[in-house]
Amino acid sequence: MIKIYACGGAGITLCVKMMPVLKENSNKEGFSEFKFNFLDTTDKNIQHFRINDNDVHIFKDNSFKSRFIDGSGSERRLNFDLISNGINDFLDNKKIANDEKNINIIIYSSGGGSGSVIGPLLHSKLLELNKPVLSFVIADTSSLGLIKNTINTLQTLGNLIKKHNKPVVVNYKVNNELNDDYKKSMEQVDSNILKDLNILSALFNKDLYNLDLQDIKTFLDYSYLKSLNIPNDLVELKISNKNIELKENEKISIIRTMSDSETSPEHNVKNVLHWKYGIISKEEVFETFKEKLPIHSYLVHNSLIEEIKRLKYLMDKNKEDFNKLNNFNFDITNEMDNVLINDDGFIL
Ligand SMILES: Nc1nc2c(ncn2[C@@H]2O[C@H](COP(=O)(O)OP(=O)(O)OP(=O)(O)O)[C@@H](O)[C@H]2O)c(=O)[nH]1
Ligand SMILES: [Mg+2]
Repeated sequence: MIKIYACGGAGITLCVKMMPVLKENSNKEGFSEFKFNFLDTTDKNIQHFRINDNDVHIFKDNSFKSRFIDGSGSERRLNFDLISNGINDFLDNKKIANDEKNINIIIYSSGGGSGSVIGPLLHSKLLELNKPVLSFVIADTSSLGLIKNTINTLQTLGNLIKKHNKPVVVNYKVNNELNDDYKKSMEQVDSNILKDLNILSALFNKDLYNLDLQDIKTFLDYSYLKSLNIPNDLVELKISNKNIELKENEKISIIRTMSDSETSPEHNVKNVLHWKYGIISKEEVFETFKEKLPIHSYLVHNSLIEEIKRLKYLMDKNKEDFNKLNNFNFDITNEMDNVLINDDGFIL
């Protein structure tokens, strides 16, 4: 089963939309079942939908002098302690430590103040418990605040590598960069995430011959491959039913499907650190993806480190343009130095 943890406004809005489609596919042979959990610091994003109370976790301040909480207002520091103190209750309540059979997917935006804290905290806890886990991160570069939160969220995820001695796997999308029209671009991100989850649902399911749960665990946490000694990294998980196009020096790991008639993979071995295939016996699965190409999921090493560099450059460039335009000396680079790093490696 795939467990989805929808965190904060973006995660919740998106998952509420996708839930009926993914659940419908769940009933078909060859696809995984999905279970959804919703986590936030406010109930604003869920109150209008019919969601079972058991699947919802709202972080509240239960201390003696309790503070009324209703969101984080894009400030990641505001509710960090509250979320950090409350996350174990959630894990205990869901008996996640005993959960041996599921793949965990956490979905959140990196630009807000709640999901971008809940998501990485949950990712960290699941790594600590040795569970297969990956994050879907929805970034945004349409304001300095969104860029700054995104840089800090990605760097926080990067810090989990050292803490757990494991790679951190992230599927990364940017809200405003696919189309000039912001709303359309966001819709494209939403539909790409749905498509990715559909493909994962076919790849991470129990009916795939030759691909078992340990293969998927090893794919997501390649520190299991002790003899290969691949450096732990902030790896980007890409998902596709098109042929993989790689840049010259890109290194990847792959899991993919093959049909009975295929004999060899189409990729070039010099770029591939590790690959594993499963055989789909159900033609309907291929039909869902309209093409008979292999479906695959692959990890690209180093690409998110490059993305952090790009975001820092974007930040500096925007600051310069802003200052020029306003004849103002607004030094957001210093602002970048003004970050809090706590003992858990969280950059806030
Ligand atoms: N693609 C997509 N992006 C969304 C959606 N809803 C919100 N976002 C993006 O999410 C970012 C804002 O973060 P939210 O997820 O709303 O913030 P939050 O985690 O609820 O945190 P706070 O509201 O600050 O407590 C912006 O970049 C929005 O564009 C959605 O349905 N789809
Ligand atoms: Mg919110």
